[in-house]
Amino acid sequence: MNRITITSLVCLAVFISAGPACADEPSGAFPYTVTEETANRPLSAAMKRVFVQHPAPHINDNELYSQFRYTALKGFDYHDGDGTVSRRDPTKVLFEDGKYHVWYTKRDTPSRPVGPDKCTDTIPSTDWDLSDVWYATSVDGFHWHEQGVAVARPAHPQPGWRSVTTPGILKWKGRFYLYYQAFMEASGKRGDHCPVAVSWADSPAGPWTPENKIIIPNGAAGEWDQFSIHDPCPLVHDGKIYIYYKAAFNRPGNVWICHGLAIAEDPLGPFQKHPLNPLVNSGHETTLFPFRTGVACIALRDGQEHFTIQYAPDWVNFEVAAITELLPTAAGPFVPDAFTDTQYGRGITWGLSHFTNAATDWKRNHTVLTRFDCDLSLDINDPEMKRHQISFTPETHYRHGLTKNQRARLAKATANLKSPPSDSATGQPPSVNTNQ
Ligand code: AAL
Repeated sequence: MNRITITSLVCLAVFISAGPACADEPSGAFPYTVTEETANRPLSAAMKRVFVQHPAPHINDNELYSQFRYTALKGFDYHDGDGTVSRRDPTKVLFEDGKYHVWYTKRDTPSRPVGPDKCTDTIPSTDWDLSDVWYATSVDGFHWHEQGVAVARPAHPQPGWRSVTTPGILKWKGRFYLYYQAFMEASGKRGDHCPVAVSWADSPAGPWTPENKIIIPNGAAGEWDQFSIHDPCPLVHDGKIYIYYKAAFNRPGNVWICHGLAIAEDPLGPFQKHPLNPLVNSGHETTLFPFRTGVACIALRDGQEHFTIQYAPDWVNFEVAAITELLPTAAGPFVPDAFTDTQYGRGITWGLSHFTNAATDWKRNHTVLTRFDCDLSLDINDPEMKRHQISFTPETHYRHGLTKNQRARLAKATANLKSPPSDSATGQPPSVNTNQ
């Protein structure tokens, strides 16, 4: 075969696999300047992903990519951080009557949490045991004024008698609904077992009327959410109430933490769980907000797709839209269009989240609320939120140093090099247990 024939065959093969755009790239090399046309040339899998999977080829143009900035809140007292007062798991922030409102879990107990074996009727098991739902208001989003309890633990045996925690707020037809985890045993006793209950009010300031019943029940025995319905996160879509929630499953094996969805036409139910649940395969708490025609989700820790921001154009099928870092934990964003049944969600720029490691030692274990800011909004363009050169100090890295077991494994590996174990004679690599 002569050279011209070979070249023609190669060109034909490339043309067939890549399409006609190949003919527009005579040099064949990836261009220095990326244009819309670049997407049409032959691409490696990695480059195809940036053009096809991500919302924009460059990270700076990706509306679902952001970094996060944090500001300490003013106005909350934590009893000198001695572990007796904790605030955590805030709802979305609402703007009503000229000010911001937020609801959250508050624990105010005689002692810090002591675990499931030592807890009593007054001494908490975990940080969210023996808690109530409290609320606070703010005129600027930085200074907060705690207003008091919104939903208190009901009397035994009502759902939530042991603890009411991790609320999610809904505004529906002029009325307000708080959904929350309703514990009927100390968390940690068998796991973190609870269903979801609800209270409603005609004003954000209350008074709140508890329905005193389970509103999103646990799944049947053997189903993924049989033990826990956590982090209820309500939104309004398609004229209905969409509550995303989290459940942990697969114990005693590797624990999975995923998000599901329950839909209702009335805030008091009945809620139908989506047949494709779980819908999000990662993320420890639920933070979702309408975005364009679909819904976006911040998937924090846990799972294959942790530290990502995901998007479901149909509110059900989520794909990774961005990978980021320093994500807010248990975030409750300010979502102006959360309950407007928007046809085109605008995104978020700030909210409240929490830090569970506010105390430096376990004896003072408690959680504090914080403010986060970001640019996950179609309405602002803040290049400072798109920078991804976060640098952690050497001290931060060294705080994640090797454990005792890991050091022992490494010492053993070096010892094996000096005097190889007898099985090395077989030609097999010495067996080192990497699971230590
Ligand atoms: C949180 C949430 C739920 C869990 C516990 C309190 O971060 O996921 O609320 O039950 O931890």
